[in-house]
Amino acid sequence: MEKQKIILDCDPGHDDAIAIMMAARHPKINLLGITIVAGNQTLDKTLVNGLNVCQHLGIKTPVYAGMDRPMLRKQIVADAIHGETGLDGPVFPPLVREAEKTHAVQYLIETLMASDGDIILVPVGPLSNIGMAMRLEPRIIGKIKEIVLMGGAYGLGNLTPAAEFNILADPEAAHVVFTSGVPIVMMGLDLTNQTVCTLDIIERMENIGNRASELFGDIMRFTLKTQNEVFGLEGGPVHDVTCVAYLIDPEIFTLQEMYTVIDITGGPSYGRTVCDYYGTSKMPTNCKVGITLNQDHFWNLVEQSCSVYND
Ligand SMILES: [Ca+2]
Repeated sequence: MEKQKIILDCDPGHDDAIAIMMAARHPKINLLGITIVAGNQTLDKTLVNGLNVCQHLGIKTPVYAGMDRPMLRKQIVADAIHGETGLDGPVFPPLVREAEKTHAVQYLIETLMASDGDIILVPVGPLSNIGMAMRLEPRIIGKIKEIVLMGGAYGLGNLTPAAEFNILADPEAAHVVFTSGVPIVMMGLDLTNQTVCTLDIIERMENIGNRASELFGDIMRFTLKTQNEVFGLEGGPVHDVTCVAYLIDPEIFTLQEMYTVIDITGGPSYGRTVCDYYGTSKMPTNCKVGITLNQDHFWNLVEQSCSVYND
């Protein structure tokens, strides 16, 4: 089986942690590196969270710290959902695992430039690292096989009526990425909100009884609580996990090609992914937008990914 080479760019984050767990050991994925960005919390916190997850699960993949702020806008964090640490809920032993010395943006550039154009970038946080890498070394653009990202929505936002958190946290970086010409798969809220993890799913994963399933339980029990407080939901979506699931089995998703622009005009729709669902603009499409996924198959993939930690 040919493995997909990927770099996971994340801001852990509860759903980020599960995405790391799934990507690190799935037989269809070769996780080359984990790059960390500020997002759900400040960079010092998202980095510690990423390292904690890797240490706890025995994941040896190198971890790189990246951008500690957006390109232009004032920084925002998602503490209402992810808590003060950015990964409230699980308790980890003292951290000894360290990040690499290289900056994430430099790592992205060096790795992509040395590649055969076969690496997929999987950003599941604000696009600051990817956007900055594209600006610093534009030649990487032709080297990226595809970008499979979590962000945006063709429908409603979650941080403002119009905008989703990852894109709103750095709309200018998102603009760089969406205008780059690299093939994009966009898993927006319309799709990711179909991954609502309820208590029965948490119990199903916990029944696997290994360190990955235990971590899943600790993470999702906290998420359930905040999603209920903030959005009144009975479960918590695992937004970022959809990107990894797509790489493992794209057949369980339906996508629609659309022309998508990022609103960087600073008005009430600032940070919106304006998706041309009906093709009214007649502009050439620049991304495939996630529409539906088969939920049963999705949770089977998560269960399968937890189970590989049975050793
Ligand atoms: Ca994230």
